[in-house]
Amino acid sequence: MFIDEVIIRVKAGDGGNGCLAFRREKFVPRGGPSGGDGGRGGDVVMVASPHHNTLLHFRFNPEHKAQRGRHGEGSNKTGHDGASIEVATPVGTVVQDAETGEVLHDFTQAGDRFIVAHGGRGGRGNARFATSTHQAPTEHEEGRPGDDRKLRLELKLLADVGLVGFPNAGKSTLISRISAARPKIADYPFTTLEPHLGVVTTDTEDHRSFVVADIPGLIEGAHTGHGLGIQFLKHIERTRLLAHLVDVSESSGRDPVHDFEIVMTELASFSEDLAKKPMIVVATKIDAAQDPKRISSLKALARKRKLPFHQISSVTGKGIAELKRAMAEAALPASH
Ligand SMILES: Nc1nc2c(ncn2[C@@H]2O[C@H](COP(=O)(O)OP(=O)(O)OP(=O)(O)O)[C@@H](O)[C@H]2O)c(=O)[nH]1
Ligand SMILES: [Mg+2]
Repeated sequence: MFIDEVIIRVKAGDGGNGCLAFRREKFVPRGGPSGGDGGRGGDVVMVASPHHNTLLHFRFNPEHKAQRGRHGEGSNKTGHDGASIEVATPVGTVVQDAETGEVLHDFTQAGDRFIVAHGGRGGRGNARFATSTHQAPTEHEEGRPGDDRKLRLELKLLADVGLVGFPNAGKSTLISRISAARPKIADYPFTTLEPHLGVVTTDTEDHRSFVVADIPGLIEGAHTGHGLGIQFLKHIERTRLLAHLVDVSESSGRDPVHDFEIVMTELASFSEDLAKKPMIVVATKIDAAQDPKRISSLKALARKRKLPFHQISSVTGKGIAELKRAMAEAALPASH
């Protein structure tokens, strides 16, 4: 199951209490104060892990607590610090304070670490309060509580290119042709229910690669909840390029230009920025398009909007290499 939003609770360790004690030793009639400090509570640290790609594990485990600091003891013994804990989260996780909505951190790279709850400071023992005029202090502090907060985690996949289009447009088929990703492909709408990533390696000498996201299809009214809605568009919010796939074969039963406009409206209703992203228009299933006007009208629309246009068939392989190259050029920063 692909889970991309969860609420979790993190509780850092409380600080240990400072101790109240006086030295009692043979032959030392009036020993001085000897209460040690409490230890510090452990932190809760989130770490971006390359081995996780959903937030599902948090569903089963929504609470994460670090160890408390031990109390200080007599003979000036400081309590041990509580152990910190590490909580793994996928790359692409945005962490917000669930109450205030404040964004605390955005995990963009594997290994990225961030303390989401700080352990409480240990209290001072009475030995710390001794001065020349105050030789038998009884003051000692309690440990401070560790942070206790609710976090909202949101996973926004990190990809370079996002595939958008109607259900059945051939998005999953395309990603399976150009990468090692093997999403389910079928001739009914909404085959893809959750986003998939595929790594595409270029044919150039340096074999640079980029990541493509295959997401569910969009239909008219998706922004009002039709079909699978538009929430999943957040996974392509951070891409550099969109490839907008339009089925030009007769089997879609719709007009390609109209399909294009509907998807653009849905993208814009999610965010204007998304609709304005660099885009390649891709006519798909050209092997099954009988009427050439279905392709040419889409091509004319792309020209009018000053968008690059490609036509492909994932069945025959026509146009795939060219499209891959165009995606790489637009998605990868120029190499020197
Ligand atoms: N003739 C032909 N059929 C294709 C081509 N590409 C995909 N198809 C078929 O179109 C149907 C839908 O393909 P998918 O790749 O599952 O489409 P999708 O865009 O991922 O669809 P959703 O996941 O439902 O949004 C499948 O039956 C594919 O075999 C193509 O180039 N030519
Ligand atoms: Mg699909």
